Amino acid sequence: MDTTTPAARDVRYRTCPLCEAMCGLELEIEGDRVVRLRPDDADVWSKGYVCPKGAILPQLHADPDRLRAPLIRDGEAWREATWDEAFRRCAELLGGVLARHGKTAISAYIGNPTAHNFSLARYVGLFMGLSQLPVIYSAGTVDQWPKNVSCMLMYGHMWWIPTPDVQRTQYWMILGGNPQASQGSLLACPDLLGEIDRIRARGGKTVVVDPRRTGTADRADEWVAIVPGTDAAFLLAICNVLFAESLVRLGDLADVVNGVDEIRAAASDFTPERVAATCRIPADTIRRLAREIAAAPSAAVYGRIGLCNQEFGTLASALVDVVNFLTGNFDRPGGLMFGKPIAWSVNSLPNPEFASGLEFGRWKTRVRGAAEILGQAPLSCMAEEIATPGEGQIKALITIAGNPAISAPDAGRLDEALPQLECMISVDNYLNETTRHAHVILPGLSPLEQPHFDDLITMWAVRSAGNYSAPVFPPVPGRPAEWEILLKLGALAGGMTLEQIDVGAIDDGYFAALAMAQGVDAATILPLYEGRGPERLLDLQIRSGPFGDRYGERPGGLTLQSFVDAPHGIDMGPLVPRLRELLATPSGKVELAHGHVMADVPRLRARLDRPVQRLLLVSRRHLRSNNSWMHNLEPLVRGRDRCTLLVHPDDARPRSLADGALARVTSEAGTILVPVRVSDEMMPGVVSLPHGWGHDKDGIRLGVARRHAGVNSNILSPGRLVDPLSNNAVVNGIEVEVAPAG
Ligand SMILES: Nc1nc2c(c(=O)[nH]1)N[C@H]1C(S)=C(S)[C@@H](COP(=O)(O)OP(=O)(O)OC[C@H]3O[C@@H](n4cnc5c(=O)[nH]c(N)nc54)[C@H](O)[C@@H]3O)O[C@H]1N2
Ligand SMILES: Nc1nc2c(c(=O)[nH]1)N[C@H]1C(S)=C(S)[C@@H](COP(=O)(O)OP(=O)(O)OC[C@H]3O[C@@H](n4cnc5c(=O)[nH]c(N)nc54)[C@H](O)[C@@H]3O)O[C@H]1N2
Ligand code: SF4
Ligand SMILES: [Mo]
Repeated sequence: MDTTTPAARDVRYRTCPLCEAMCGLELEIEGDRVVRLRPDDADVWSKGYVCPKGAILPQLHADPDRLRAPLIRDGEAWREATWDEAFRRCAELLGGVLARHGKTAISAYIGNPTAHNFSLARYVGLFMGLSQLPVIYSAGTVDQWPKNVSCMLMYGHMWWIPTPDVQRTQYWMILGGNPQASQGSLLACPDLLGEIDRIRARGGKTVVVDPRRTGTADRADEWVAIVPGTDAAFLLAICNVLFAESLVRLGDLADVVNGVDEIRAAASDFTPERVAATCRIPADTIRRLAREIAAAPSAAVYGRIGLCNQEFGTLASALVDVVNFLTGNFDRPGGLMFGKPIAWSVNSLPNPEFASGLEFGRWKTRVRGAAEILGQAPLSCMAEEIATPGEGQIKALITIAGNPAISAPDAGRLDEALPQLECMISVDNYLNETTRHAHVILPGLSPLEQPHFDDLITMWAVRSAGNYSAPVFPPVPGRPAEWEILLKLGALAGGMTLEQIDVGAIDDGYFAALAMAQGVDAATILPLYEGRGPERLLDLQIRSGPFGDRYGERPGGLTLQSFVDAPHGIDMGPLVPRLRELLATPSGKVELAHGHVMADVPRLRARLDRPVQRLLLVSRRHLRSNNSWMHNLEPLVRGRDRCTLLVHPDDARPRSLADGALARVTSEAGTILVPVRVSDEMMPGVVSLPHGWGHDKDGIRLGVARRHAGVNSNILSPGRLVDPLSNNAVVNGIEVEVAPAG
């Protein structure tokens, strides 16, 4: 007979932090174990929707390979260290580089999970402020930088990115996005495939424009195959038809829009007939789609990563919004709308770029001379800046939740460059392809050990909703949260000594500065708080946000406590028109045709006549992957090999590529071997590889991922290829040769 008293069972609610769907989970815990996990049907936002990754949080928490203590390199070996020791080692390494080479020798790389992490997202700004690093890199320039640039120029803020109001639209056009896998990006809405069904049920339509017939395309009403990198030409042809057939309707935004005539002029020679062969979309189809968008009671044209990580990223990203304006679908229900987050986020902070008027190229990268854009250098420059000797060479690199050895273009070159660093410090939870090169690894807490509340993602959420999650498990005592790690690293890189760093005083100063930026008097509110860190900031974000109580000025307004009291979240309703309230361009108008963007039209025109000689490679995602870092969880990698090259039968046959056989794929950047999957889901002439694989490296501590290694598609991405308007990497539409291996 069992006489032990069972540990009390407890139910916790928690938002999955892994992607923009923000699903609510219900966890039953017993002691330090999750005994049951279910979707939270009562969650006001996700209403019971989850994907297989959310269900894996307990395994992620329990993953024996997840780091729980700092690691310090001892020659070729690693040893676990105390936090004290680890910070002392960081101080020594950073101090040494500062003394020998000065500030310009230190740089940082900020990776994607930063945006999904409660501490990191709120404190990465403090890290940059304290360190004052002259050049930083991020996953942003292999992601949404083109959209940041186009929104900066059109609306006056790089983070005012409009999102399709899919829950109310009658016509959704998706270009270069696959919510079936990604669950939405720069678009937060749970169950997007369900939304496609609901659009159809209310008499509407969804069209997917993509070189691959994706899971989203399968669920949609129409798939339009397009040659990678030609979306800007397609969108200009749509504009051409709108003007030619007098379908342009600016509606009540006519008085705030500049540049309609410039768009008309630019589009004048991009007739459907002129672009048809380049895009490989019949002219009739383009004409019909333009008419459909114009005729729909409401329409939302939306572009995502396939439109950004490509040759004409900025032009295509801008034209997406232009089509919405021209058809009267901007800033109205069912069209493209701006989010209204309950907890204000970076789009409520001033744009530093506008302090002295917008300027790009305030500095140039040392080796290649690439112009700074929105404060960043292209990620594809990082390898050469580390490897090329001379004044300003990167000698110290701090990576924050990033795996650039896999995710950066020309990854092979970066992997060779990283060991040359005199100091590499990684804030990361795994010893992986990137962090294996570090001297110190500082792990953060598991998602179940920290609070959560999304702010960044709600900038493009389809409703004003929010949900606070308390930590499910208490962190091991003595372990710092990541905000404290960032604070210390930022201060060290900024030249302070460990003894000089007063965490409390610095955090108070940061809080006060952010309060002031929201028009709240910090001196009055600071005494209200006992604790420090991101939860105090979150309370400020909510209370000084659009629905907040403004510290008593608006009785009944929201505070963090309101969310503590509402474990299933709070929903403040659907989106509302906001364009006029937030427009921040120098002209006070929307710049549909900013000179920086329109200067690219001649390059696009030249593309129309450029023949494509080889196969074009594009990337893809899978529902059970998360970029490069979740392949260490068995349930997510089970089943047939997903790291395969998709090839259309018409391309496979003449090359003697058999389904399942190994192919050799070669680009100007490198060569990889990968199994082929022959499938008519590709349009002929285009092949597809997932990114985020290649876990067969020496020295990594990823037991499961190593057994499902796959290959790194970014070995093939030439670092020299960028969208010149944004510096964003071109990893889609790159020319490759494919042949049987052996
Ligand atoms: N060819 C090709 N390349 C691409 C893309 C593509 O479509 N095709 N997509 C690009 C895009 S959109 C992106 S965003 C980038 C992603 O590029 P990265 O951000 O560089 O890569 P991730 O794979 O997201 O790696 C995340 C890292 O963070 C760590 N991590 C996870 N959670 C946490 C946490 O809570 N705290 C800390 N400290 N660390 C954590 C993981 O261990 C891992 O090392 O890749 C880009 N690269
Ligand atoms: N499960 C899962 N979810 C994720 C991620 C993940 O790795 N796994 N990553 C997250 C991140 S960091 C991001 S940024 C988002 C990205 O979210 P999405 O933008 O939805 O990304 P993908 O699923 O890669 O879909 C991109 C599509 O663009 C197509 N494409 C490629 N080139 C072109 C082109 O030139 N033109 C057009 N029209 N289409 C093109 C590809 O075939 C692909 O179907 O997903 C996020 N969510
Ligand atoms: S879709 Fe999946 S990964 Fe994204 S938030 Fe929901 S459960 Fe998490
Ligand atoms: Mo991304």
